[in-house]
Amino acid sequence: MKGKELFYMTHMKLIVPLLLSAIIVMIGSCQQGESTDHFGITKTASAINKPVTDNTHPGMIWIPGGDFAQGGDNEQASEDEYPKHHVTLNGYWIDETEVTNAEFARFVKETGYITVAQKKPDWNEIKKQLPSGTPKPDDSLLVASSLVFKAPPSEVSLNDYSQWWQWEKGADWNHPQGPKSDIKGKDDYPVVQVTWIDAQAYARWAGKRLPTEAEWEFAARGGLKNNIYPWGNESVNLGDPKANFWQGHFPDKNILQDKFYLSAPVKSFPANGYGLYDMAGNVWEWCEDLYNINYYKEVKNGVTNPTGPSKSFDPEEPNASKRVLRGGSFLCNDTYCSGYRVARRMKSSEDSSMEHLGFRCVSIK
Ligand SMILES: [Ca+2]
Repeated sequence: MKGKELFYMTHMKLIVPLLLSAIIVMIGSCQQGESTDHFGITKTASAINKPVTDNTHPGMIWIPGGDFAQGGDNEQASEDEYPKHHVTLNGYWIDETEVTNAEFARFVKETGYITVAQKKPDWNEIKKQLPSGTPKPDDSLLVASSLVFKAPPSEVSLNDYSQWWQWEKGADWNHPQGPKSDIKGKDDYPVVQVTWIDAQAYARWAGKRLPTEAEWEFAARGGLKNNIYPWGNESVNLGDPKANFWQGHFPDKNILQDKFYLSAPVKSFPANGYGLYDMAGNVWEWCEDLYNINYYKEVKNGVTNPTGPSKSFDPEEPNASKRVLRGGSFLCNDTYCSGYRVARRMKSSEDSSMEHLGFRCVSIK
């Protein structure tokens, strides 16, 4: 369908909810400026200090350079999160929140930009991403559209995402749930229904760029090490709601412990140790890098300022050029994608837009 693949969640097996037994215990002694809490999480000095901001970078936070171990931290990690490997990064500025509707509206107003979802799909471009011989969809489907979440009335197989994603004519960033929806009163919600191509255009206009996958994960870890989530290792399902995700039975029943069925205004949940909001849940965030399932194997011996693989490769759709997505969304839970884990990798083709897909930007200037 239009090269806008329905967001393959490649590892759909049911995962046992995270228990204390899964907590990774920090091995080794702390260095100066670090402390260890009762979950075995090591806090660095940078995570304890208040966020570094300045008035030349409004809405951004300085992430000091450093090094970390990138990759999976618990048994929920999938194949592409291994091997865990050493990464060194220079410092960078990163948006403290996902780009909001108000910010994207300003970009559109100043530039007249039209997003991918607002244009009629070009079959000649789409078919390059599909296996040869894929038949052309009916013309009724080749109209400006995007993917909208529609909960099924009852339990469905988690292997069939078409039961909760609908190709909706007229859905776009200004109408996230379809032509009858709008974003009035939602200035501070994250913009969604934007493709990687659209996110690139916004970032250029803003004088920024998308984060690399390594920059995104380092920032999400919030100055902690060996942490499963931005806040540490306490299960996402325990204590006060820590992020906007799906509680209950996905995708048919949401018991709304976190109060939000779909996306939430940015800053609705506590920031991580760097002062960054919604690094878990709310909406998936585009990264700069191409997605390649084997990339971590290529850099297993360590890497400095990585910019991702030179070629995209997803065995499920080998012809599609895919980019990395991070952070999970309001649709994530432990039975499905556990996307709120800091190491969780997701991917989608560059021209995909969905109701739970947004971005934030970085800058090194
Ligand atoms: Ca929620």
